[in-house]
Amino acid sequence: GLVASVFGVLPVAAAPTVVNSTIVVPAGTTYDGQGKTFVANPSTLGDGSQAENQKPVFRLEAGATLKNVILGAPAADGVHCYGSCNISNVVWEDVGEDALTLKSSGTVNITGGAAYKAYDKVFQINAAGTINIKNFRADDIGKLVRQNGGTTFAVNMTLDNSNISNVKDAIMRTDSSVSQGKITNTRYSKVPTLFKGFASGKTSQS
Ligand code: ADA
Ligand code: CA
Ligand code: CA
Ligand code: CA
Repeated sequence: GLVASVFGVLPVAAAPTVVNSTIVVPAGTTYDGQGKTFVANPSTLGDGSQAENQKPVFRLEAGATLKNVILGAPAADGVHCYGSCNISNVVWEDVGEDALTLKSSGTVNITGGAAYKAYDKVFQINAAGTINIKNFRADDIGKLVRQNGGTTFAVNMTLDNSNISNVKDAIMRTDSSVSQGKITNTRYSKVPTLFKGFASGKTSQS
């Protein structure tokens, strides 16, 4: 907005939208946040700590798209995808318990956007499927993609044309011998390991 002052008319940042109950994006539809900032109500959705069972700020049904959204703090359990979803130009300023979870099988396409300050995981994969990340920025994170610990289904992970820095653990991690990871055209700084837990021949980097 604009506000008058002794300096003239100045722009002021809009206050964030406080989300009291999860915003559901119906199957096949698009939610355009128009660049606004959304934060969780910590008493209804979660405080963005490492406590499990927090609620998402957005729940995407199969084939839904989320775009032009800034998630501020607290971000609770971020975004949940029930099947395939498209995430375009979404920025997590301070990832909560995690940033996004694939809750049922599908393909997650993440294009543009960024994730910062993830104590542990950014993208949590709890069902078989594919996650494609491109044109993304991540800094100060534990892991970028984590297939749920101990699961043996197949997840295909790709990362392209991105910039990843200050990682504590790995960019991609799985416990499944059939999952695959591929990193292309990406710069990294202070990343101890690109891939962790993959079977031999299941990763590539160029
Ligand atoms: C942990 C937990 C899983 C699941 C996951 C998540 O990995 O062990 O059961 O809750 O977090 O989805 O955040
Ligand atoms: Ca978790
Ligand atoms: Ca955080
Ligand atoms: Ca979680």
